[in-house]
Amino acid sequence: MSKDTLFSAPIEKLGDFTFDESVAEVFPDMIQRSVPGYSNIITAIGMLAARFVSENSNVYDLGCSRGAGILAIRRNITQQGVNIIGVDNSEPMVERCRRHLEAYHSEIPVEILCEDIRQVEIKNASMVVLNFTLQFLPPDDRLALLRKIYQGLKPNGVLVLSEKFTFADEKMNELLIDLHHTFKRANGYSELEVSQKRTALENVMRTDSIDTHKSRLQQAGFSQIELWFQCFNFGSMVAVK
Ligand code: GEK
Repeated sequence: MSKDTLFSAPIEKLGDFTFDESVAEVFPDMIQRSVPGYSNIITAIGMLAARFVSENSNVYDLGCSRGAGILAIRRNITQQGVNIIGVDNSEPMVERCRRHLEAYHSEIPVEILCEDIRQVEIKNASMVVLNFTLQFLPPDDRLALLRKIYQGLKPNGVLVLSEKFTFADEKMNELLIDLHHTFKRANGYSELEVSQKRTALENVMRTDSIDTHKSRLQQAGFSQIELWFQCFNFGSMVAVK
C-alpha cells in the first residue's frame, strides 16, 4: 500500500485539497490513518447490507473512492438480483476502484460511474451509502441530495451517512479536534502534515453538527434516524425510510 506523504514537506502555496492522481494513489493509507473508526465503519456497512439489502434492488455507494464500502457490501449479501452502483467524480479514484473490484471474484454485478453524485438517478434502492462524502458537497446542495436519496429508497431502505462533525460547544469542539490530531500523530503524521492538511481542507470540507444532520435528514423525509458510531469528531448515522 502506497504511504501518504503528500503533506510531509513544507508547501509554499498550499492549494485546496482535491481528489487527484496523487491522493487517489495513497488513499487507502490516508483514510485509514486519518479517520478514526474508518475500518469499523466499513465492517458495519457490510453488516447493515446483510440486513437491509432486499432482493431485486439497487445499492448505491456515493463517493465510493477506491471501493472499500462496495467490497464490504458485496461480501455480505446473499440476496438475489442485487445491483451495486458506485459513483465518484474523481477519474483517478474510479480507475483504481474498477481495478480493485476486478481483483475479487463475485457474481454480484457492480457498476462504477464517474459522475457527480448530484447528477445520478437513485431508484429502487434498498441501501444508499454516503461514507464521508456529503461533507464535500456545497452546504446548499446537501438537502436536495438527501431528498433525492429518500425518494429513490424503497420502504424500509437504509441510508448510512458518515461524516466529520462540528460541535456547538466551543471547548468540546476544540477537545475533539485536538484528540483527532493526537490520533493522527499516533498514526505517524507529523505536526506539519496535520496542519498543512487542515489548511488544504478548509475551503473544501464544510462540516455540520450532529443536530444539523438530524434535522436535515428529517426535512428530507426520514423519521427514524440514529447515530450508531462516534469516535472523537467523526461518526456515522443510519436513517431508515
Ligand atoms: C470510502 N466512501 O472509502 N460527486 C461524486 N463524488 C464526489 C463528489 C461529488 N460531487 N464530491 C466528492 N466526491 C469512501 C471515502 S472520500 C472521503 C470517501 C475522504 C468523492 C471524492 O472524489 C472522494 O473519492 C470521495 O467523494 C470522498 O468509504 O477523503 O475524507
